[in-house]
Amino acid sequence: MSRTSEERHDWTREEAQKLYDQPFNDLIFQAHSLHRRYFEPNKVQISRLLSIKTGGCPEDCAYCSQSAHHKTGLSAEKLMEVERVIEEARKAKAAGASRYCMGAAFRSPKERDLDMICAMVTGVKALGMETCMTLGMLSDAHAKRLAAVGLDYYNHNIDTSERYYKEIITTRTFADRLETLDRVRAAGIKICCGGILGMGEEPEDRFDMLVTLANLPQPPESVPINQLVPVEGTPLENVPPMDPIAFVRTVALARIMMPRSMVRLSAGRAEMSDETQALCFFAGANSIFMGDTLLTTENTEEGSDAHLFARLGLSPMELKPEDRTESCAARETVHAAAL
Ligand code: SAM
Ligand code: DTB
Ligand code: SF4
Repeated sequence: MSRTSEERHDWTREEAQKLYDQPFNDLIFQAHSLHRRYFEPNKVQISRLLSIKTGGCPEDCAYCSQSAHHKTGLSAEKLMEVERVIEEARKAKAAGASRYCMGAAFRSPKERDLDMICAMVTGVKALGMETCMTLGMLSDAHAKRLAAVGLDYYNHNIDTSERYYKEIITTRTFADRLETLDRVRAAGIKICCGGILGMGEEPEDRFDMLVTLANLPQPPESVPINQLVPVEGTPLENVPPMDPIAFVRTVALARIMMPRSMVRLSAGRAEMSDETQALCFFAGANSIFMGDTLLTTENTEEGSDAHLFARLGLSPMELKPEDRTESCAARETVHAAAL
């Protein structure tokens, strides 16, 4: 599909702020209209997460239960056996997930881990699922090896603005994150990159984070928007919950600034009302993590997503985004004529 005038890579913070500060109805109408142009509005892509290596991470991310710098009561585990990962993926597929995301509490993977990780990708792909890995920083060689076994997505979040990043993580830089993203892109793997809202950042930090993402030479195919899950024992355990309306506004802004990306409502859904989630879907979120756990924290309760989908008339997206845009655009024209 050819690029359209909505897809820009020269956003400024001022423009982002102007969009964000519109009356709520104007903002979400604009976001929803764009959403309909690029996606089927009642389809939501479903991913499932598994922590393939939990705890003992040398990084000091202030939000994270798995950092060895914080006392969260989580013990360090070894990399999970390949067969067990594939078995869990099989269950996720049976439960409706189309993408399987595997996360490791690594600063970066060790050479000795790569054989097992590649075997996990191969095994999960053989089930007919898309694969996503999040393993920390990657070397060129590791990115190429993951690409060679057909890894579909690599998740590596910038988490917040460059300014606020230093308050949250000191053991690696914002520039380190961008370098890994470049390596992943150069290796031909699709990018999943977003951040966390509600860590005590200013609205400007949210705008700057989205400006960085939207202005990448090629914006991420997937943009996870996490709401902080405050974990006891981390420096952010007592950060007050953010305003749900500000959260929805930020989702709408992500949709407007990255109209062709999947926007994933990620961590924090368990703490969100159904009404907030419904507004997020209206504002352009079109992907979620299903299941009762994320990596180490709780996700939504068993059955509650099915109930929410039924109440909202949503159904799981089965086709990959690149397969559906043209037919979606055609269907949209018909729909618009009917309004
Ligand atoms: N170690 C790898 C890394 O940091 O890239 C992969 C795993 S890490 C847990 C993946 C992402 O989960 C983080 O970048 C962060 O955005 C998100 N995350 C972790 N803990 C969170 C929390 N308590 N609340 C919300 N999001 C969180
Ligand atoms: C992302 O942005 N969110 C997911 C995924 N990428 C790897 C992780 C959420 C983790 C929430 C905290 C936990 O369960 O440990
Ligand atoms: Fe380690 Fe990732 Fe947690 Fe940071 S977010 S402490 S890198 S597992």
